[in-house]
Amino acid sequence: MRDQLEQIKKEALKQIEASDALEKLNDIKVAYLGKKGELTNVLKSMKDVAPEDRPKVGQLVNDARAVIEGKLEETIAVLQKKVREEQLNKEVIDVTLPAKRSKSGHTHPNTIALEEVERIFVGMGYEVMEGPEVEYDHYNFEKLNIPKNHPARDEQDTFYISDSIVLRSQTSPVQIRAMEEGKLPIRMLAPGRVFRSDEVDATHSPSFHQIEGLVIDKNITFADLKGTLAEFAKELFGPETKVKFRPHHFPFTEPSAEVDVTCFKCGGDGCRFCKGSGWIEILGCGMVHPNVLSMSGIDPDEYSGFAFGVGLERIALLKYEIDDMRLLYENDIRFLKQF
Ligand code: 2NL
Repeated sequence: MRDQLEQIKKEALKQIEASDALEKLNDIKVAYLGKKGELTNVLKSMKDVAPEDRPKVGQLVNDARAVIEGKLEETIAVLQKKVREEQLNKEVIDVTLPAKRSKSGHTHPNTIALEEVERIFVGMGYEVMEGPEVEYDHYNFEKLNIPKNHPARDEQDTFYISDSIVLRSQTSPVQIRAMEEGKLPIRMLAPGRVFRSDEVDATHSPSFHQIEGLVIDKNITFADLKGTLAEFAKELFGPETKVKFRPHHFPFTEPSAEVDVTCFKCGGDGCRFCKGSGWIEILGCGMVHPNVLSMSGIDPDEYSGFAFGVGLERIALLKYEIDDMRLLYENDIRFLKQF
């Protein structure tokens, strides 16, 4: 019996020492100390031992169990430490590696152009005002001298929320509100998103941006309008830029004009960029119609004013020589980064 126990102990310790994995140690534990293990078998054969020898043999079995358990725990601790060290070595962080660059966005060409236009007019004493994109039909059309059934409603066809509420087709309603406030004189810029029911193509989008300007004071004449826009064109496209006013019609201004600037690519000689004409159209403008002034509570006999409207995308496309408006709405960082 004693020899048998010695043999079991020796064999167990040998197997423990030879183990190189925690799972193996667990198997050994079950094989020797478990319910059906070797030592339990020895205890089971106790009935064959003479009663006076039984305490002695029991003691021997317990000693063997203690020795095997001790060795197991010790070896488990060593192996666990080894596994942890291997893991730490494997997961080592190389602090000298170059860091991943975080991707940052880029100012949109529309925003760059808008800030440029705002800078020019703020420099001339204008203030920037904003207003709702969802508007009353009344503010978007009626108060701009565009009654129901006016042909201009076709040109400026927009999206109707209800019979009386629309997505604004221009930012003029912001200026109508400023006039109704009654604080004169007014020198203001109204930039913002506007809507038209247009099909998408290289020069059209159902949602785009406009910057409108409005000046109301005593004795404002077409000469003020001309001087202001000539100065604006020079600041935006360079000091050599000349402007040309072509008669036009808008329901909310009288007289009205469209403004061309000399082509900043060829200086007016004619090139592919200006389609050979030497001129590029940039905006529409005019003297505020007396009806528009009266409808907003301003006496047209006492006050006069001018207004203009610029398409922001048009300015961005021209200034940065982009040939398709759709590029402005894709938000591809590789495109945006170029400006
Ligand atoms: C264009 C033409 C224009 C205006 C906008 C305006 C605003 C008020 C009164 C009178 Cl409150 N006029 N705005 C005037 C002339 C032209 O825009 O072609 N824009 C892209």
